[in-house]
Amino acid sequence: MRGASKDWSYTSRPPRPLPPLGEIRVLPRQYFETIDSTNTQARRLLEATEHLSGPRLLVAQTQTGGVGRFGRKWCSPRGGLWCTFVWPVPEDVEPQAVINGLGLRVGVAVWEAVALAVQGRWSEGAVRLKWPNDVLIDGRKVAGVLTEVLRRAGRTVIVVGVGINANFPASELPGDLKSPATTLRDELGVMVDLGKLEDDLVRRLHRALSGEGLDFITLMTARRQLHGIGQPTRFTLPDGTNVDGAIVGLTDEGSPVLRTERGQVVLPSGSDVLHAL
Ligand code: BT5
Repeated sequence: MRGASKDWSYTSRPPRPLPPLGEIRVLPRQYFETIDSTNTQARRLLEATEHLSGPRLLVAQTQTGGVGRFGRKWCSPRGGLWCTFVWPVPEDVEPQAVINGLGLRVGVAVWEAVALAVQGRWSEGAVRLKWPNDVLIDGRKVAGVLTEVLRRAGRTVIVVGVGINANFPASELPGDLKSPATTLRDELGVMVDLGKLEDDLVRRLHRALSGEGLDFITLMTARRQLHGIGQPTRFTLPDGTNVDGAIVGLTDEGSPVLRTERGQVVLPSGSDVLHAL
């Protein structure tokens, strides 16, 4: 399936290989005990820095003003992995090529890090990717992503905030969340190695951000792991109107295809999943 308005689609290239761990370990990282939001800190960093030479990672033990998509709140108790990967697009790379398919590349990167953390306890099939980039274990949200594309002194900087509920009980989260939540600790019955989780995630985010468009393995992984196939769901379009339908697949550009009463519809980017019906 191809979206009519797009002039790009997936390529048959395999994804780039994962960068070696050594390369990831030397990447500059900044740690905060408490901060409002690592994504907000990334904006402050970009305002204060004339020229950010390369990628860097901001990590907080706890956030007092964690943000989700569309300005929603993200609860960030101690024990979670709350981080933002700041990625200045290299000058010799066309920013749009990096942006095409980015949401799904990042979603699959986070899915992989979570699936790796729970392997042995949960099969790959129980860890799902909820479009565009939430990760669920057995139907409960364990990770979310907030990606922002910023312009700074003529350069494009991609800011990817990832929250993974790791070493705390889900009972520490408010009871009125949009959808049920879980944590790695609850799923595994033991604490995870946060340092390893961070390295695994950063390696995969590095690969996702240095990619261009969607490669076929990423697209296939997303299609295979997609949550909610065939389930009646209400979606919100970027103009605020709602549409009811069931996801039947993903286009080659990574957009969900819905089956609705009026036929098949491709969800435009900027849409959101409201709730299951
Ligand atoms: C997201 O938004 O899922 C994006 C979350 C990104 C968080 C990271 S943490 C590091 C970086 N710094 C930040 O400030 N943000 C990023 P969205 O799909 O809009 O989901 C938000 C909704 O999820 C909320 O409205 C709640 O209902 C629910 N929620 C809030 N905190 C949660 C948590 N810890 N676990 C599961 N669900 C949560």
